Amino acid sequence: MQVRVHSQGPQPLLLVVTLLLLSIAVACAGCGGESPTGPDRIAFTSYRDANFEIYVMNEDGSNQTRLMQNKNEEGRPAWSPDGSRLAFASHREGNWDIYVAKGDGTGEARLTENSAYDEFPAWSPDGNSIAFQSDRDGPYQIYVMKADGAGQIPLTKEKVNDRTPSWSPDGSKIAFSSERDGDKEIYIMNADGSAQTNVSNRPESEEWFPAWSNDGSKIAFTSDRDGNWEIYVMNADGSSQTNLTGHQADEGCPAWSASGSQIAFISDRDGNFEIYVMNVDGSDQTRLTRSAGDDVFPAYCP
Ligand SMILES: [Ca+2]
Ligand SMILES: [Ca+2]
Ligand SMILES: [Ca+2]
Ligand SMILES: [Ca+2]
Repeated sequence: MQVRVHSQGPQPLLLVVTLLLLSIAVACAGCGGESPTGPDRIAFTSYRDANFEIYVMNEDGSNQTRLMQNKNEEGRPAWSPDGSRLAFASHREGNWDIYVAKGDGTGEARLTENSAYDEFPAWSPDGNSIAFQSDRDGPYQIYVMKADGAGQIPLTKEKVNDRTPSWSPDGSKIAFSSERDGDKEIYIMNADGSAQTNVSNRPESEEWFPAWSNDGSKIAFTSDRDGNWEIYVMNADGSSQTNLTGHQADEGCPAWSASGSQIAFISDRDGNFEIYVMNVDGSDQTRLTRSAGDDVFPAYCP
């Protein structure tokens, strides 16, 4: 399955990411590989083997290791807050479901058993719950379940897509993207689903993939407001929205480093999607992966 589309403008990344969301699964956070814990690891999804698989690498890009050896498509890893487990989505049962495994990829357990697409796991900071997106009741909505898969309930109930949840570090709120206003915006709600509020407020452009900073003060996200996809950062109340990447290629999937001093992201500036890292002010944008397949959805081990 090839998801790359070569053209200018905001559509390629949107299409790639949409297809990835439809045909992989998502999340971003953790450790794994030979060293199951430690803040120096990045999990990601790679198509380098012509099949979406979860890889883990050191934060400097060294030691890129495939986590699971099977023919199924897996993607969007999300590390548990203690770095001991990875939630991810797999298509092994013919549709996307959320699974969890140890940080080294062993001990897999299935958390959702629903014929719909269940994707994009996001751990609560206490490790007790996992938010995710599912289209089991129609358009994608945000759901939450216990970390063992029990008690799956919807937090949003819109007639259009709500996707890509990200939990605030204090556990009280969840950021997500919603299309309820006719275009994508970053919304914030209380963790029980109450008080859903548009914080990005940019009706002329698409905003999604929120990623809450470790100290809770900022949210990184992706927007096409400047003519192509870029990584932006804003205060958690939506103020001071700033373009960090400023590159004519498409950038997406922001993920804060464990220290909070860097943001990993994806860009196709070198021909296909690779994972890059930059300082939180956008300086020193550095490439970490070099594969012929798309490398996407970086997630730092907490
Ligand atoms: Ca499913
Ligand atoms: Ca918008
Ligand atoms: Ca760009
Ligand atoms: Ca690549």
